[in-house]
Amino acid sequence: MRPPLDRIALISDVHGNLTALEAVLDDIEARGITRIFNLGDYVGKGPRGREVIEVCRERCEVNILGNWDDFLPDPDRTFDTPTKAFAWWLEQLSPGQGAWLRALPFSHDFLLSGRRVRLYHASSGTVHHRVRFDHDEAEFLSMFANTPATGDGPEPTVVGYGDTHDAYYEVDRDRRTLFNTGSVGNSMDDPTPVYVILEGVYGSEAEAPFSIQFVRVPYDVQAELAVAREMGMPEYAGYESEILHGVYRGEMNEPGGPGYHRRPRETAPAEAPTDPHSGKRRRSTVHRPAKSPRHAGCPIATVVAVTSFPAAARRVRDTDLDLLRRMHMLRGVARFLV
Ligand SMILES: [Mn+2]
Repeated sequence: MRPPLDRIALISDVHGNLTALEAVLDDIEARGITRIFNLGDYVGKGPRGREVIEVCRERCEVNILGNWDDFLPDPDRTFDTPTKAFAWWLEQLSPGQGAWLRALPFSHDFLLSGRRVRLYHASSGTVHHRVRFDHDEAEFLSMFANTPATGDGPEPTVVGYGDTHDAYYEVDRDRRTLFNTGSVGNSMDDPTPVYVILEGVYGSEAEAPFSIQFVRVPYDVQAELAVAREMGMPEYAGYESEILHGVYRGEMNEPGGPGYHRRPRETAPAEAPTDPHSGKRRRSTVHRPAKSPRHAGCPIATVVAVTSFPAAARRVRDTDLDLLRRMHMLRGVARFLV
């Protein structure tokens, strides 16, 4: 008879959203799962970083470094954004919590049903390099490589990470498996908190059933927003955009409303401005003329998919409808959108 299967819950990118974290932990406990690994980004963006750290230190067997955990408490870094939000998020932490965050391990490896699993926050080399769902093959393979940050040892066959707040799962023909846990506290697709359950035989080199499950946990988002208001958190509108609508605060004021959340990336022109939150160049939208149809060239299913978000639907009506009509396609859909 085969050994019983073990289960491990993977959470990531809680970002100070204690209400979402508590809902997810309740769901994990209700399933009888006792092992929880956290893939990083405890703080910033949301109001209660201190409490999130306290809970995770208590409840998580493994805690891994995220990019916010590295840069926010960095004693050599100063923040001078107009909203003073970074300073506010940092002030929420208790003495010693910043040092605890910065000392977290970069990655964590283990065996599960004969798979070599590696977990880290963002990429194999650094917490500050972002790998989105639309990576190319070289970037995919780089996720499985050993680096100075991961250390030597057998290369993984399964890699799980967070950072993008955008859950997905991908397998190649050599059985390499890459997945993103999505975000508990700041999910950018469906804003409902999401976490992962891994199931298999822990510590075993023998092949056995192995599963990756994504779990969405509804929670009281209005209660979380009320806490942010009561605490006087800066950038409240951005937080509301993210946890209520799943729209990144850097994109909430784009002309015509936020775009499809998974539009393929475009090469950023050299003069593209820097995003104040990610520190990276804006990818695409800032150079697009306000009136240009964003979905030109995309499959029609893409246009239909965004209709569930009212602001996006309005944008489709305003900008893409003429395109649809000109293409003489899906007249019924066009009528529906109006
Ligand atoms: Mn994050």
